[in-house]
Amino acid sequence: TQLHRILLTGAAGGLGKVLRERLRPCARILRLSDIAALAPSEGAHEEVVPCDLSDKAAVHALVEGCSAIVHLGGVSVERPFEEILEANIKGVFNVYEAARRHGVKRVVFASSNHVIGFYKQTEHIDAHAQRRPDGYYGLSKSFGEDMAQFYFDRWGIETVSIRIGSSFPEPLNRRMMSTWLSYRDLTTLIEKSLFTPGVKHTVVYGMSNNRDVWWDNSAAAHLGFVPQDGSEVFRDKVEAQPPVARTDPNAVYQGGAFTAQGPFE
Ligand code: NAI
Ligand code: 15L
Repeated sequence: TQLHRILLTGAAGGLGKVLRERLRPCARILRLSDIAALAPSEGAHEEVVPCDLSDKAAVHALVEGCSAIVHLGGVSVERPFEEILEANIKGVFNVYEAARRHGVKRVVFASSNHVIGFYKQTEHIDAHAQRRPDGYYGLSKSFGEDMAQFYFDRWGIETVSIRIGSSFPEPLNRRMMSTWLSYRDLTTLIEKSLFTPGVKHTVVYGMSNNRDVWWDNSAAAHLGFVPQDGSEVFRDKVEAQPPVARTDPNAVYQGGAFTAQGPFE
């Protein structure tokens, strides 16, 4: 199956650039948007529409005519609250309100492990665990998940919130041996999130088939997501790095160093 037009926000970012190529088969047209510069359209299958997600009118124009939204845009690291407020909190509100107004029925929301970042690495949790955001960034993703639930309950717009672990070409440190999500598995998970019927609001952890994981995806079994990659092939390289103290946040908390950011004053 193929959708008519998918909106990809955050298309100039690290994951956006990857998905610009990999989501091509999912829609006749990919509408690519970001506040940062984007490579020009490569043909009729791509539309490039610059937009600041905090600009309500611009987001409404952006969403019009789209069949589904893959929402990656926003601040992707811990930052002062005011920055997060504009890009992530107002941004996700504008996206859902535009989806409602323009009849978009499916959103894939790039949530983050930082909504549960204050759990210890010794704890195992599923999608129903109480959220424990590890900063303003994690709070904004937690708000985004609540927004998704509300827009389903009130308006029937379905969302898969993917709590992405660490999606990079390879795991960069010991913590990411547990949190790593390959680009191939990310792509598969987004495809499942777009095309599985009846997802309501599903929360799923975005991780590959890593050896030592902290997250249980049984509550999202209906997505049928079976990761193909795993971090084990990088173990020797990662373990050649200098050891991390047992008390280092990167070794204690699921959210790693994000738990120790700030204050910003
Ligand atoms: P990124 O920072 O490379 O990309 C985010 C994009 O959003 C950037 O291109 C940026 O210009 C854009 N953006 C920021 N503020 C905006 C605004 N006001 N209006 C429009 N666009 C704006 O981040 P990355 O790694 O590509 O992540 C994509 C999404 O996935 C983000 O929402 C991030 O929070 C989430 N995520 C990523 C993880 C990862 O491991 N890469 C882990 C967990 C979540
Ligand atoms: C995130 O949410 C960030 O967007 C990404 O840059 C990584 O830091 C990732 O989490 C992580 O926890 O490794």
